[in-house]
Amino acid sequence: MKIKNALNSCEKYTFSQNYGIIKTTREKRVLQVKGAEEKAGIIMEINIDRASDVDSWKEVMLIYNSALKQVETKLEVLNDEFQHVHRYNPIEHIKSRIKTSESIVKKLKKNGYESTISNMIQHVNDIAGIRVICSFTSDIYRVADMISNQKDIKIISVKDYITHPKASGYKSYHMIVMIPVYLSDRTVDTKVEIQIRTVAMDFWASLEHKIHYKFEGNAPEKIKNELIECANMVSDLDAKMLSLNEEIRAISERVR
Ligand code: 0O2
Repeated sequence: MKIKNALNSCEKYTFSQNYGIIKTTREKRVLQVKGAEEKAGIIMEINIDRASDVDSWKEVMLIYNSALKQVETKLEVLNDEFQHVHRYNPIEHIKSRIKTSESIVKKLKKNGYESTISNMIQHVNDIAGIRVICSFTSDIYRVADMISNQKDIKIISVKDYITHPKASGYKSYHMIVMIPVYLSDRTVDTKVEIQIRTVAMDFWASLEHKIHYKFEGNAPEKIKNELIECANMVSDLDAKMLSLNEEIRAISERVR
């Protein structure tokens, strides 16, 4: 097999546009993940100890992708059913992504783990991530309940940054869930991170995320304070929109 030969013969071999380059030196064998070489000065590597690790990397990514599809479909079904029964959609829209290899390696390093495939499976909970955007705060808890009630989904952990916002002002509801992915010869329980938040919370988080990266985590105090002010405005807006919506519903029910 070409990939195995490449690993054994200390040469550089591009084995897939999507997955990266195997590079071997006298000291080590690494899988340099796609895009890594283009990012000046940043070498992102996943250690490859055995030739079979290359196949593992591809398989792991296939499994995370499948888990994402399954959770996304479940959420769409729940939303459609809710619309059918209550004539109302708790979910505005859904975004999903597989964490970039650069981010995976960064997170492993930050938490003091070596960049290996087994460490990434064990210690990075958000390789497969879904973001569910709702109109109102009450919808967030409704969606979280619907997810928890799914028999084949196991809830690993919940972080309620809505009841307990982060010091930055960040608000969102996070669930790490485990879902079985059925392959031809086995079933793999796979972790997916689900972030549920309102449109307004999402707007705030996207801007804050950009600022965080721009200043590499050290934004000027003035900007940090303004972001906290904006987070408070977002909370006020969410509360106002929810009460307005409830008022409108109460009026419509009286009219009926
Ligand atoms: P990125 O670049 O978005 O992927 P755990 O996953 O539980 O092992 P972690 O990462 O501390 O540990 O969990 P947490 O706090 O639930 O955060 C997970 C993700 O939530 C982050 O992923 C962000 O996407 C988002 N998040 C958390 N805090 C903030 C914040 O203050 N501002 C914004 N904008 N997003 C936040 P990553 O991997 O850190 O980043």
